[in-house]
Amino acid sequence: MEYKAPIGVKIDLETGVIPGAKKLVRRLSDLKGYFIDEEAYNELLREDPVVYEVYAIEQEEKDGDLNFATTVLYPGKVGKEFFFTKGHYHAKADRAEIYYAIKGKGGMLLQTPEGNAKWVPMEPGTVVYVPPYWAHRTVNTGDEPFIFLAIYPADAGHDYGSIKEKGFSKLVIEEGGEVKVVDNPKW
Ligand code: S6P
Ligand code: ZN
Repeated sequence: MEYKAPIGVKIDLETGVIPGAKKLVRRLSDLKGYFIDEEAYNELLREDPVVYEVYAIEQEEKDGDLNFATTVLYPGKVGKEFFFTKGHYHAKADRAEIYYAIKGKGGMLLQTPEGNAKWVPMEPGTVVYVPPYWAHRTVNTGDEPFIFLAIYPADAGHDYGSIKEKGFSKLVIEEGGEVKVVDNPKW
């Protein structure tokens, strides 16, 4: 039997960087069609800011193994809508996931395939359990980077298709200086 080597790495709790991890950058231009206010989107696209970065340590897609990744989700808004991650179901839809909030302020929008949405606020120390079958998207509702760790089955995969097409049934917006979770008029 060949055993894999254990890994111990220290996450930089200020920046979210995991040494040796694979880095992925998502700019606003990678999120075309995701935000409700197209005019505000096109306006901000001139700057094309980085919306989030992911630092992932991933294994082969095998049953029983685990991946982990930090996400650094920058503060910002497109119109009234706070910056968010694309959001996905797992390709193996019954795979669950755990998130642990490290820095900043935000939350997770989860949704069943029937469109039943739930908002879970997150601050440093919050653990979120993403049950099997729920789509999940994180949202930065603060004014500094929102950083969290995700731990997920190595064979979970990502299914971005239906969220890209339809989005979530709820939007997370700022109105009158408050964070509000409202119905998505395009849903
Ligand atoms: C993976 C996990 C996270 C996200 C990351 C970016 O299962 O949920 O590492 O991949 O937060 O979000 P997204 O929706 O663009 O993959
Ligand atoms: Zn996931």
